[in-house]
Amino acid sequence: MKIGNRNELSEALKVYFIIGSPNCKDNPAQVLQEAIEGGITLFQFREKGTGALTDDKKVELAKELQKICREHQIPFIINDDIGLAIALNADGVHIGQEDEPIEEVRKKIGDKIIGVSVHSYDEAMTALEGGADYFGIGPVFPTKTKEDAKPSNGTKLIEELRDRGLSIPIVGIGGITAENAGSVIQAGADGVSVITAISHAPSVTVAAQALRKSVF
Ligand code: FQP
Ligand code: MG
Repeated sequence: MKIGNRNELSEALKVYFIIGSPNCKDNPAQVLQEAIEGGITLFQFREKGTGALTDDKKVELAKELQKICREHQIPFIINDDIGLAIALNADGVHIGQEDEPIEEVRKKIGDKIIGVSVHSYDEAMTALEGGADYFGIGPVFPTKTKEDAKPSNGTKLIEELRDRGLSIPIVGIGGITAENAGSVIQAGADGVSVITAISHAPSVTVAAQALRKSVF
């Protein structure tokens, strides 16, 4: 699915699922299929961490997951790897503060979606000036998924950005579950992003359904 405007992006961010092979007990294609059955609205391929695939194996998995997304009209975003996103004609990329500067990324990928991780008002303004399409803000709650995760900040920054008049789509990330997702939306986020709340659940489909219920 091609996202044409801010409203469509806001809708797509509601249940934003992220995985790479290190996050999956089952095979990633199976996990993604089940998550789509449960109603995820956007997908990010993030092949990172201990045991992550590289080179051809990484490309192969990305293609496999992209195909599944296409079959179900779920937009496909790639984390960090701008070259891969261009090679595969992905729907967008997600970059953080340690990744390539947004101006460079924008030059390379044209009008594809660019999501940026921001941790302060200043970072948000810089990303906005660089043409970010959405912000990822977190960790909202404590998480063990990311080795270098900062301490959790709750929904403070989301609230601050909304109070200061920013209307760019925002997704909360970090430690989000079906139980606490409502509070992230309440704070002003358009959606929630999760890895383990879905990928490590006893039933991936049921977990995705539960998350969906909590944000719609
Ligand atoms: N928010 C989101 C999203 N996706 C992410 N991958 C991150 C935040 C984290 O570069 P970054 O991005 O800080 O770390 P890493 O590259 O290790 O993921 F909004 F999409 F949910
Ligand atoms: Mg990154």
